[in-house]
Amino acid sequence: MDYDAIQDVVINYEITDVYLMAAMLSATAEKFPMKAWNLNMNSLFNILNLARDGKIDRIFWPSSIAVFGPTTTKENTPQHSIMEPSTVYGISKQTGERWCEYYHNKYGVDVRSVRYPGLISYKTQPGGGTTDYAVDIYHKALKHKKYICFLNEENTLPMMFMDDAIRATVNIMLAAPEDVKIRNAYNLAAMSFNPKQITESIQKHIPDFKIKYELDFRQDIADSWPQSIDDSLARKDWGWEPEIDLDEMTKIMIENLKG
Ligand code: VAH
Repeated sequence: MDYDAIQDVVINYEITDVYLMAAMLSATAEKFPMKAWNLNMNSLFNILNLARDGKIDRIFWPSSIAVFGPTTTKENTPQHSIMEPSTVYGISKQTGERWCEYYHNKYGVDVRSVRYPGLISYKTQPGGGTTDYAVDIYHKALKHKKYICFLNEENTLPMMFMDDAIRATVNIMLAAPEDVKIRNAYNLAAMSFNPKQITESIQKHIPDFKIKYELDFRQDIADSWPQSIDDSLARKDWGWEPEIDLDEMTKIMIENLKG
């Protein structure tokens, strides 16, 4: 991540707002801890420093519910909670949140962030995350009518369809600066489900779809995360409102993946 090269691009293309989406996700980050730390942190420092030096007006940087750890309240996790993440990815996101708030308070940098839940889209393949089972399951259901899941059937996690995530991202970036009262990262939520529930949703379209369970290291990661999130401050401060539930997401995913 070369600061000067990024500065050249920002200046040459007169870029004012940066959405910094680059990161190594939870499962892959456990395999390459130092690579993940360097990517997730240096990319953020480059952009924060460009904004500090007046080269960028506004930054969106995504945090994650991965900032919460095994000692956090699992249900309806409050905005201000105990945060003892046990993954490289979660530690990098928790640290990133603190630096975003520091750069805002010390240098007036207009950086805005939300704690994304697991995001699901039909436009991208799974990308090294623990919640990726909820993307891969649709591909496998359509291709093979069966899926081997690496999380247990009762493992409930906060999730969101990509269209809702994009809308939340645009909403927080369009909000008046004075309405963005939380400058580390807002809790954000849409739905929570487990592999059993998404299987039942898929079976409404593919009745003979079958799931088997073969747990792996990602179960420990998922066990450290909350099951549901209290996003009342995002709703209050900048009008967040999710629109897509599990069955609607399944309908969209199957319609767009079946070709
Ligand atoms: C991951 N999709 O699984 C990401 C996400 C809450 C999890 O941040 O690593």
